[in-house]
Amino acid sequence: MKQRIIGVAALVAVLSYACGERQPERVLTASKGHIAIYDAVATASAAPDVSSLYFTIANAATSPDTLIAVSTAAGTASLHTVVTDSSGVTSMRPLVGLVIPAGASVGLAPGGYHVMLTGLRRPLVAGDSIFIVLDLARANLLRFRVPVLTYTEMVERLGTLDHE
Ligand SMILES: [Cu+2]
Repeated sequence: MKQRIIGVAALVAVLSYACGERQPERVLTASKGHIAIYDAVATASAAPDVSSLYFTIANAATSPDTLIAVSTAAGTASLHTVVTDSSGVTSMRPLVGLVIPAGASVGLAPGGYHVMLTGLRRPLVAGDSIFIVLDLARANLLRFRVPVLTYTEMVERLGTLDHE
């Protein structure tokens, strides 16, 4: 599976080069109408039934769209954000909806917005993949496969908001 992911990344890099774009590191995961999903990754479970997943949503439309919900047959998926209180303590909070402004991208990444996976039927193992469904106010449903990477592989791929 890892070889297949690298193969897809290489293909996207070649296609991007052919189109004259300068973002060979960004891997298109899925698209529908004005919405494109890049770099979707899930991390291997640290605890048996808990994990998280990340992606970047790009909105090419001239009006905003809103990610309302995420779901997967693998377990329970919840949109979260990370907040830091006045004493410097960080904690996760549920997000009611994530607005993707017109012509802009919003990234989910470690230390910021993320999809929390709980109640997993079985632990996520690097090399596996899971299907997830995004529900957007205007684009409606997007269903796509997300590869499971080790935490180290995921950080190499996305970076973290903590270190930027
Ligand atoms: Cu969370």
